[in-house]
Amino acid sequence: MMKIFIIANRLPVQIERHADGLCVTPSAGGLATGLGSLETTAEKYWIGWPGIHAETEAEKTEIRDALRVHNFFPVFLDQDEIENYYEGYSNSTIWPLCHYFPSYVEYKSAYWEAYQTVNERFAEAARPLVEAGDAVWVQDYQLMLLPALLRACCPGIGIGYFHHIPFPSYELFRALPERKALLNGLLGADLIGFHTHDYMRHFISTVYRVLNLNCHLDEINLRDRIVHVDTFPMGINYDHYRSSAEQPDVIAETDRLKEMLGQQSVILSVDRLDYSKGILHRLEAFAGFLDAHPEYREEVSLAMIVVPSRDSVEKYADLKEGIDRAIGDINGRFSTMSWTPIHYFYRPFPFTELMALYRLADVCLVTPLRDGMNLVAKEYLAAKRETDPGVLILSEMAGAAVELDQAIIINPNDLMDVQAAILTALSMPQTEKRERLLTMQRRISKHNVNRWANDFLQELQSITAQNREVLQQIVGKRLMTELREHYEAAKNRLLVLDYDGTLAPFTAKPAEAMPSPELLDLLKRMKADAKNTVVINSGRDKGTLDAWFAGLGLDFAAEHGAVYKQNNTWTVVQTPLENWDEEIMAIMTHAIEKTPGASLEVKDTSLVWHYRNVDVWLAELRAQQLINALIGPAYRLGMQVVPGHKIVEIKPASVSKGVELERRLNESDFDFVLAIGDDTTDEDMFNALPADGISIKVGDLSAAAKYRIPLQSSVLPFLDFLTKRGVH
Ligand code: GDG
Repeated sequence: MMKIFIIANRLPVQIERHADGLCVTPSAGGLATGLGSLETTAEKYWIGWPGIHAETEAEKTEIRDALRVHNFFPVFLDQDEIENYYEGYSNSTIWPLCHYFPSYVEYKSAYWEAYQTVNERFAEAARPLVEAGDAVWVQDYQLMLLPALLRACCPGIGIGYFHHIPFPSYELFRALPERKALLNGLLGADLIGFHTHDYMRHFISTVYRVLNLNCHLDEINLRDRIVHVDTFPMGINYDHYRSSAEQPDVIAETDRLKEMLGQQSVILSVDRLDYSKGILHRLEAFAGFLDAHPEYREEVSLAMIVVPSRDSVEKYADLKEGIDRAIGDINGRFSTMSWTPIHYFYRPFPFTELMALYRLADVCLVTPLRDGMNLVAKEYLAAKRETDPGVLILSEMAGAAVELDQAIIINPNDLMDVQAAILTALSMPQTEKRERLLTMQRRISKHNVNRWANDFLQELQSITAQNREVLQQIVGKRLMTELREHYEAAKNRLLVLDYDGTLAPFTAKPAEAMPSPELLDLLKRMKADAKNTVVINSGRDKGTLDAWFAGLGLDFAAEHGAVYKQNNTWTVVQTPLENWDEEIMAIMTHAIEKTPGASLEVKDTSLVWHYRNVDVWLAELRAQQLINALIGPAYRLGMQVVPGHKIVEIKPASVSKGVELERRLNESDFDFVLAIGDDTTDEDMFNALPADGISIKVGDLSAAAKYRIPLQSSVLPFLDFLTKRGVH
């Protein structure tokens, strides 16, 4: 049976030592609940740190055995690792960076070393447990290196990764010395998930810029596979929060609090202690509100729960002091004998009391400066009743703001905006409160945590299934068999092949562009079949093609068909241009000078502006500017401007790969014609094919091609399968 492994920094479990042994209590956190109701027959396992220190091997064995019955597997960390990997690199380097606090980021080599070691430890823990065909879902920023480590040590598994916190813009992420290693670590996954499109967009643009990889919408093209990226906004266990709010003990606690507070309105805030949560901003805004609206004094109070977290990290200890001081100042300033403006609790609340506060609160004030999602906002909405609706004030910097647009959305840095929102919330008519609440409840009841986990794992499974069968990825097995039958039955075949990006990977390094021994063998075999006419139709010049394929006796079309070779003889279609038009040369030269990294290639019949080494954003801009500037003069001279893969080329309009293919087709009565290519210029070939011709686009989809091969690395296996002699 297939197994699903969740690998997270922390196991969802509390372990306590009692006199008679260990007491293990699995905790029903969001993720654990979401997975509990997965629509799958797969067995589920967890791997993670058990949150308890083990001194001896005997203790470790005891913990291992106690966890085993719950399908939990521990990864033990010592105190030094907790300090450097968890409090250090995870919480003092990645966390502040991803939450836009670059000045809080600590760069220490000991942190990074521990982070690598611990990620490796997690991979080692998974290795003996995971088998080909299983799925592994890695959770969060503490384990960003793990996907690639797992890919290296556990072949044949599906790997997913979910990032629970924001992914920052490239300008921030680039500051990390270890940026490449972290991104390469994540790209070990088949599927990478984020809460929102913004985080996804930042991630893809960072991969594009830092690793210079080809990205297309939600896909990142590696040489031998595609990494998929998507958004999965995490939900809560809606039914649980809804029904808990109706439990007698919660109702009793709500009534008790109501009686104590009398007619006062309650604004609630609940967070872990963290500078990203905007706690100090919130306090300042609340004080400003009391200042500006004295009529609300003694009428409203703020119940503020701050759950201790990471307080051994210096910035957190400083924040705690700052909060204590601010609350002391505000209460000192505004309190009366019968009213305290802020009720402050620095401790975790039991679930029943938390639910009672959700039920009671008139307003929930959620003001993070940055927050991956923020589940408190959703929990509050789930606990509220139509008969006693509350108002949610929500920071636009929380991922939840994308979904909860019926909340009062504020910018937490704009204190006047927050104050105005408090006033609006406290004076909002019941009907409006109800409508807003019901709209948001409809959304979060549907997009709950089960759906989140299901959506992610289902997408992971379908991607893994596709990846397993290279040929199936191409055109589907049935079509592949049909193509093969068509090929075998044919007596006179024309096979026209583009070179760069099709027969060889598109590369910035000239040495890597040369044909591989496998390619040369394949071409030799294809050519040896007397029924085949094999043509390489390329933008490259004739000297290069002759040198690279010497002795194979292949036919070529070079420079997009300006010159072709047939029966070992080159024929010139377009005479080489002696001198390039001055205006065109000036435009090209100007574009080179303004674009660091760009270069000009002068061929016999065309000029090519290459930008594969140029910054992506600048390259897109300059390519467009260049095309615009060239179109007028090109038209005047009977030339054509062709944007290609990281190039802009200007060539005679009468010459194209399509015109060259038509010439070939007119020469003989072919009964099997195949053209394959990856670039814009190859579309001319696809359009020139007869109705029953087979056009295959490598890479992105093309409207002109019948089939698509997503990865260049699948092209040779495809041609091999198609043209091999013998039964398949
Ligand atoms: C990270 C991301 C993202 C809080 N106080 C008490 C208590 N809680 C529970 C809440 C809620 C959870 O803790 C907090 O979840 P958040 O989502 O608000 O924030 P983070 O812990 O920072 O979580 C965040 C999340 O991952 C999921 O992807 O949303 O953006 O930072 O469930 O109810 N529970 C109890 N007593 C408390 O005092 N019982």
